[in-house]
Amino acid sequence: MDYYQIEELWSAEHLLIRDSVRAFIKKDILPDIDSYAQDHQEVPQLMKKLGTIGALGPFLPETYGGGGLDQLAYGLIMQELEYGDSAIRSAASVQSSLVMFPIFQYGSEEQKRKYLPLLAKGEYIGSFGLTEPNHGSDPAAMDTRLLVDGDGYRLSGSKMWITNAPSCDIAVVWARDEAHKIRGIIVERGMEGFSTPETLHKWSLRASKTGELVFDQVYISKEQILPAVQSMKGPLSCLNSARYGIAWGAIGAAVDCYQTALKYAQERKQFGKAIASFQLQQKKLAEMVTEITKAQLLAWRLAMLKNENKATPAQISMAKRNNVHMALQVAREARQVLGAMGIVGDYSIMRHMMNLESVITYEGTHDIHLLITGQDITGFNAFN
Ligand code: TGC
Ligand code: FAD
Repeated sequence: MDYYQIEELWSAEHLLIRDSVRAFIKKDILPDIDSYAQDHQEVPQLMKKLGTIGALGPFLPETYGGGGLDQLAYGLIMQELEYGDSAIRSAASVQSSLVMFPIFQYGSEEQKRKYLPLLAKGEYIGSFGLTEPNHGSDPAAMDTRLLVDGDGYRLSGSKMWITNAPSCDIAVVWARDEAHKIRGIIVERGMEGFSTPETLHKWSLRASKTGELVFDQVYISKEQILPAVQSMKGPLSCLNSARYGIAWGAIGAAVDCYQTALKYAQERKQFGKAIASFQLQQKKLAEMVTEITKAQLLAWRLAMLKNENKATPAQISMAKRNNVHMALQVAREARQVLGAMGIVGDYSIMRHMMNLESVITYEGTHDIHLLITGQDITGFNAFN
């Protein structure tokens, strides 16, 4: 799906990365992803598989197990993973942008050496705890507390809707301390008072586990605190990286829906003709290809700005918001092109559509990203 010859802007290495991730998805994910989603099960050993193909921390230095790649490469990896399923991209983006990135950016040398190589190989699964039962769009109002206790601290509170919580080995958690500063804490599974109940009965992201992080007076030593961050800039800077990846990932889901609908419309006959020959179906397909192309250009330009360290959080918000909304619209239209066949698991569209209902909410809702753009262009804060 390269209507505007955007691939001419990529290097041979970028094309190779894109093709190798696509090959992994076709061989290792697509054959069984519908069963895993239907059964609400994760792909077995997914994180280790993602580590093997270099999809974890690709933009981090090789010294710590990263790939030493640029932001375009990261975007393309996310695009190809979400061509398979949003749950696969979610696993990689949480691990890379929300767990490895804060440890790399704000961690001590000891923390980086201890955790990053294991996370890069997928031997450790990480999760990121910001959202709470009573504070989603407004995480700065969080109730989770880190209070001094002897030489260390006690962590109490809970986080909700956390990707990979039930299977995580470590969690990067954000809490307020006695000085009202926001602190980042690396919590390890097995610490007394730390539990991770699963959230059941989801209709979306069914091949991904979601859950809570519950802290009942968990003892935290000073070595578990990220030393180089003490404000909301910490968690919000991680979101910039993850939202950027989602802006690319959503394109992958949209491309799969579009290509599935195009093929079906060319093959399916009604009234003695291929349904692709009817103007109403052509309108749907032509609009899909137009919107995907616009999203690709937005993502490509954002990658270039990110490579130059010039992308602003508001530019990232615009791309996340636009591209996820685009993908959801494409999925809804593509589902209609398939008629009744669009609702069964033999085709990927309904699965993508249900996944995208989460993607449009997490990492900042569609509304919140609009308000970020509104604030950026007018100078007025309309959040509160
Ligand atoms: P505000 O007062 O505007 O700012 C506080 C401080 O933070 C700075 N800042 C940022 N820094 C870096 N990147 C950003 N994107 C930043 N946005 C703000 C800001 O400059 C300020 O710094 P300073 O030095 O002046 O203190 O912040 P606020 O509390 O009013 O919040 C603004 C708002 C609403 C935009 C923010 O809270 C927000 O983005 N809310 C949405 C919450 C969200 O996105 N949660 C995501 C949870 S993680 C998740 O969903 C993972 S899903 C993963 C998956 O499975 O793929
Ligand atoms: P709320 O904030 O309660 O919002 C409800 C509605 O009100 C939304 O439509 C919102 O747009 C609107 N709204 C809120 N404030 C305003 C306002 N000021 N003006 C206008 N409208 C407003 N979080 C993590 O920390 N880590 C994770 O790994 C993670 N994974 C997730 C995985 C899944 C599958 C899902 C669904 C969520 C995940 N989240 C995670 C949580 C996600 O980030 C939050 O759901 C999201 O930030 C929105 O918070 P909320 O659900 O509490 O909605």
